[in-house]
Amino acid sequence: MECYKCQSKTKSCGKSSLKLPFLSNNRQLFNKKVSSIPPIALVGMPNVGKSVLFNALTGIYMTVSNYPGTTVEVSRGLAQIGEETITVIDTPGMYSLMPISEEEKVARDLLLTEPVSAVVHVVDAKNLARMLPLTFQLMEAQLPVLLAVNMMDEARRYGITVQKDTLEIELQIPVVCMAAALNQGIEELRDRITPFIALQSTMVTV
Ligand SMILES: Nc1nc2c(ncn2[C@@H]2O[C@H](COP(=O)(O)OP(=O)(O)O)[C@@H](O)[C@H]2O)c(=O)[nH]1
Ligand SMILES: [Mg+2]
Repeated sequence: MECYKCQSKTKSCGKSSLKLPFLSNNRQLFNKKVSSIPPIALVGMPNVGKSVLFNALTGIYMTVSNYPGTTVEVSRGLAQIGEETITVIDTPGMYSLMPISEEEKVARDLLLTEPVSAVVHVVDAKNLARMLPLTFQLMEAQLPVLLAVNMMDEARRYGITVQKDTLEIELQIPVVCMAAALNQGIEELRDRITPFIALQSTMVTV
């Protein structure tokens, strides 16, 4: 087992006695057969609940690392989606695909350079109008987008209703309403991702 601070393979490196196996190579240590299906990326503005959703999907199967050449941290984890164990990426908050901050640039680069099987755009149900322009940008970039309308508990408290069916018809993408912090809607999201990914793979041109 490696020390999580210095990657020393020896029993004691003197830097730490703490061993956190899930921070090193989760593929081997948990003996999970990771699917060949490309990762699922969670994207959206800051503070919409991406990391809460990421934790709900991946649990302890996660690693944190700096995106190459930057100080921006990106978390990757393993989630059980149907029969498959798929990597999920918690991307830094972004307002648009035209980056201003380093975080946004990392999120944009990640989406446009790494293969992804699904992009879950997480939005705050209380601020849909402000957040949907990014959904359109992601769709225009030909990314495989699902919309996760989060914070439904707060929206309900404010008397805001979300017309999920209308959104699905208008956007022509899967829409899931959820309250990630209350663990509501997570299973529905998993259930919607499975056929969505299968459909994407049949649409790949050969
Ligand atoms: N009420 C409520 N709070 C939530 C929900 N999801 C996330 N939060 C809270 O929103 C804040 C931002 O969440 P976080 O996952 O860090 O957002 P991120 O910046 O998009 O990764 C935290 O205080 C969460 O506890 C939700 O569904 N309902
Ligand atoms: Mg976060």
